[in-house]
Amino acid sequence: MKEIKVIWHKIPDTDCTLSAIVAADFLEKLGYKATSFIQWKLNKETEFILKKLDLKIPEIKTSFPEWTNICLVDHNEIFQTLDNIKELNVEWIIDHHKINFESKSPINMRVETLCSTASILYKMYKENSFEISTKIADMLLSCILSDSLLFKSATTTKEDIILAKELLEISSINDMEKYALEMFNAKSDLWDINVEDLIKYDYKEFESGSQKLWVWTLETTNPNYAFWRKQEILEGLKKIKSESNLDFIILMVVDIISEKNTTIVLDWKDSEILEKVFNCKIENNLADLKNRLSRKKQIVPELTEFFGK
Ligand SMILES: [Mn+2]
Repeated sequence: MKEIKVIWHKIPDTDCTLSAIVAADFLEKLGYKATSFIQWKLNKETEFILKKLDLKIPEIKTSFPEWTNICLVDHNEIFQTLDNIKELNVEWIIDHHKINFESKSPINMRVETLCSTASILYKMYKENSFEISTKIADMLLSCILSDSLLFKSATTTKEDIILAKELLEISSINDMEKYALEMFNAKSDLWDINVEDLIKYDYKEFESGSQKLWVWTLETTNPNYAFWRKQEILEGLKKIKSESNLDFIILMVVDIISEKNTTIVLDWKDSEILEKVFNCKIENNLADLKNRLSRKKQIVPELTEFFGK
C-alpha cells in the first residue's frame, strides 16, 4: 500500500487541521496508507473542537525523509509548508487559496473557490459515494463555520451554505449558531498566551516581486484582548519585522461579532502603504479597515498588487 503524509500549513487553524485529518481518511478510502501531521501547536479554537469531538492532537513534523509522498491541504505556497518540501514528492493538493506552486511531476490537484477546504473535501466524498460518519460531518462543518466566520466572511458562497446545511443533518451538532459562538469564544480567550505566539497564531507570508509581506489575522469575539496588549504587540511586530527581514507587516484584528477589521500597524512606512491601498484612517497605530473580514479576498490581493507595481 502506498504511504502518504498529509500536511497542513505552518500555523495550523481549524480548517487546515481538521481538513487534513479528514483528507487522510479520504485517501485511505482511495487505497493509500495516510497519516496527518501538524507543523506547529494548535490554536485554542482547534483545541476546543478536538476535545469536544474527542480527537487526538496530531504529531508535529516540519520535515520528512526525501521522496516521501505528500498531500498538501489548505495551502500550496512554498513558504507556508514543510522546510524540505523541494526534496519531497507532492502527490496531492487540496486547497482553496491562490496557486503559487510548481510541480516536478504530474499531480492530483483539487482547488475550488469555496470558503473552506472542508467544503471541497465534502464534495469529494460525495462524488466518490464514500460514507460520511457523524464524526467526519462534525469535523467538516466545524471547518466551514470557522473559515466562513459563520457565513459572515466574503469568501462564503451559496454552495458553502448548502453544503453546511447537508452536513448539519449528518452531524451531532444541534444548534449551529451556538456551537460556532463556542468555537469563536474559545479562540478569543488569549490572556495567557505570550505575544509572539499570539501574533504567530495565524500569519501568512506572501511574496510580491522581491518583497516579503506578512499579514496576520486575529479573529476574535473580544478585540480588546488584542487592543489592551497593543504596546506589547507592536514590540513583537517590530522584532519579527527586523528578524525576518520583512518589507511589510500588519496584524488584522477581526471582530467576528460586529464584523469589523481594526488592523494594528507598526510604523509610518506601513501606515502610508495601508492608507494608499485601502484609503483608510489610521490613529495610534490602528487602521480602520471597516468590514474587510477576509484576508484572502479583501486584503492580500490589493496589497500584492500594490507591491507588484
Ligand atoms: Mn482554509
